[in-house]
Amino acid sequence: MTISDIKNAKIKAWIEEIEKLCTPDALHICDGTKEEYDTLMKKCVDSGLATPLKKKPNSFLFRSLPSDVARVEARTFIASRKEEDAGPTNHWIDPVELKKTMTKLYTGCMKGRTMYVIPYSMGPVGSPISKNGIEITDSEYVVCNMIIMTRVGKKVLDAIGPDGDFVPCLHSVGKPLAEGESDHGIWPCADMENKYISQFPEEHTIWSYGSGYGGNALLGKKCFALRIATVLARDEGWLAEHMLILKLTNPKGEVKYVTGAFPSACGKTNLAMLIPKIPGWKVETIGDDIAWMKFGSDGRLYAINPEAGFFGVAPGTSEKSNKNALEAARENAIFTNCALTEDGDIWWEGIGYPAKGDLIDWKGIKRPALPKDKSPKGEEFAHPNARFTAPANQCPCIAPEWEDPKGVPISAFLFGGRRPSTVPLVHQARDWNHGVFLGSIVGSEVTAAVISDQVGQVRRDPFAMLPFCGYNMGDYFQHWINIGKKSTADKLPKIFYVNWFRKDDDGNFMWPGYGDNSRVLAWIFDRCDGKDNAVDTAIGYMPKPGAINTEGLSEQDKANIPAITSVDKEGWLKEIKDIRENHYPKFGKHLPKELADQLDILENNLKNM
Ligand code: SAT
Ligand code: MN
Repeated sequence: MTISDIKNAKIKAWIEEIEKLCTPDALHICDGTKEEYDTLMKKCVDSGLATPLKKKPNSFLFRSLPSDVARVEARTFIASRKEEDAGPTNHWIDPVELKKTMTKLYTGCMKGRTMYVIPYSMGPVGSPISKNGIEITDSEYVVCNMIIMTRVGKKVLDAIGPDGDFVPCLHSVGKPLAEGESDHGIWPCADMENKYISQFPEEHTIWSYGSGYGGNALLGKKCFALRIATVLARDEGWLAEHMLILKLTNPKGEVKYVTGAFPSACGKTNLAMLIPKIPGWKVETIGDDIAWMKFGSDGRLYAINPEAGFFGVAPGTSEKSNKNALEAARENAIFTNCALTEDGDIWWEGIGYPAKGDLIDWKGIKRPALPKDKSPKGEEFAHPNARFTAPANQCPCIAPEWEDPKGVPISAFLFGGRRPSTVPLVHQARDWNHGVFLGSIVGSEVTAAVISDQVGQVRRDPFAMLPFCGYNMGDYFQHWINIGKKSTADKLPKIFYVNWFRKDDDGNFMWPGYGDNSRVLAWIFDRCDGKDNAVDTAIGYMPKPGAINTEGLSEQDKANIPAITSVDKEGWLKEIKDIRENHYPKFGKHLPKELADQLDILENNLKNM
C-alpha cells in the first residue's frame, strides 16, 4: 500500500505531520500480509537483531537491552488536563508540557529508519465491540508483533472509512541513526529518563517514546485496549478489563464463559489454557489478557478478546504447566529474551528439561548448560519476563467461537493475585457491590513483568488494573458500581476471589495450581447454577466441606484444603486495617460510598464471627 491508498483525510494528514516531525528515511504503509512479515523479519535477521530458530519453523529470537525488558510504570503517564482526573494511582504530567517535551524528542527521531504505519483492529474487524487504531512506529520488531497480536491491514482502513474514528498511536524507539550508521544487532531504545509511555485520555491518543518492549511499544495492548479503552468504556457504559476469557464445559456438555482479572505474570495465560485434572470437564480459550464487555439486548455482558495473539511469559511454561501455550508457539512465533540452544532452539527456566550443550543467554553471553532447569536469581539464562508472541489460532484449545463478533455471554468474574497468606483458595461475593469491593482490594506480589524495586512485595492492584486504568481509579470503582445497576442480579456475572498462591510457614505452596485449578472452576460453575455447595461465612460464600472435588489430589494437597478454605479472622482484620488506613484514603471523595459500606460490613461480620 502507499499513502495514496489512504482515503481518510484525517489519517493522511496525521501521517504527513508525523513524517515531517520524525524525518524517517522511508515510509511504509503496512498491509499485514505474510510477505510483509517475512520481509521485515529478514531485515531484522540481516541487521543482527533477530536469530532464526532452526528447531521452530518461521520463528525468531530477539534480545533486548537489559534496560528495556518490561513495562516501565514510573515512565507511564496519564496526561489528562486536570491532575485529579488521572487520580492517585497514575503518574500525571500536564498534557501541554508533556507534548512539548515529547515533540522535542520526536524531532528527527526516525532518521536512518523507516516509518511504518500499522492500521489495526482490536477485536474482529466489523464487530460492534471492536475499535480501530493506527500505530506509527520505526521498529520492525513492533510491526511483526502487531501483525501477530492484532488484525492488521487494508480491511481496517476500509472499516474506518473516509471519516471514521481511530486511535492515533505514535511510537519511536528513540534512537535515530547517523548517516551510514546501523544498529549492529543492538536493540535500539532510549535511556530510562527519556522513555515516555503517554496516554492523552481526552484526545484518545497515545505517544510512546524510547522503549521497544511489549506493552510499552505494542500500543494496541495496554495503552489502547486498557488505558484508552477504560476511558471509552466509562463514557460509553461498557467494561475494558485486564481479564482472560475462558470457556468451561461440564461433563453434561453445558457451557459457561468465565473471565478472570489477575496482575501481569500471575498465570492468566495458564488458566485460560488449562487442562482439567477432573474427568469430563473441558477448558477452551477465548483470550488470555484483555476482555472488552458490553451488554447485549438480553441484559447479559458479552465479552470479546480484542487481541489476536498471545504475548505470554515464557519462563515456567512447560509441557506440564501449559502444553497448549507451547503448542501455540511451535511455529510462526517470536521469542524475546529467551536463551538460545546450540541446536537452534529456545530454552528458559522452568521449561521442564535441562538444556543440552552450551547456551547463549538473553544477554548474548555463552554459558555452559545447567544440570537442572532452574538458575540462581539474577543469573537466569532467560530473563524472568522473557516472552513468546504466538498467533491465537495456533492454540490447540482455542474455542471455535473465539472470534465471534457478538462476543460470549459471561457467567462469572474471577479476581486474584499472588497472596501468600490470608486470602482463601476461593470465596464468592454475596452480591454485585460486594464483588466490586473484592475487586477494589486485590493485592499481589509484584512480578518481573514490570521494572520496579518492589518485585516480590505485596501491593494493592485493584482489579489487576493498577498500571492500566486511564483515569481516576476511584471513578473507575464508581463505574463498576454503576454497571451493576444496568442489569439484574440473575443476568450479571457472579463474582469470585481466588488465590492459587497460599504458602505455608516454610514457604511451600499449599495448592498445586495449574490443571488442579479446574477443581475450583467446577465449584464456581455449579455456584453459577445456584447449586447448594456453599456455606455463608463472614467474608462471603465458601465451599461446603467436601464440595471441592479432590479425586486424584495428593494426600498432602488434600490435607491442606481445610486451611486454605477457611476464614483467617486475624489476617482479614489486618487486611481491613490496611485498606482503611493505606488503601481507601488515597481515593478521597472519589471512593464510592458503597465500597466504604462494604468495608464496614466485612469488619462487623468478622468481629461477630
Ligand atoms: O504489558 S506487557 O504486554 O508487556 C505484559 C504485561 O504486563 O502483561
Ligand atoms: Mn497483562
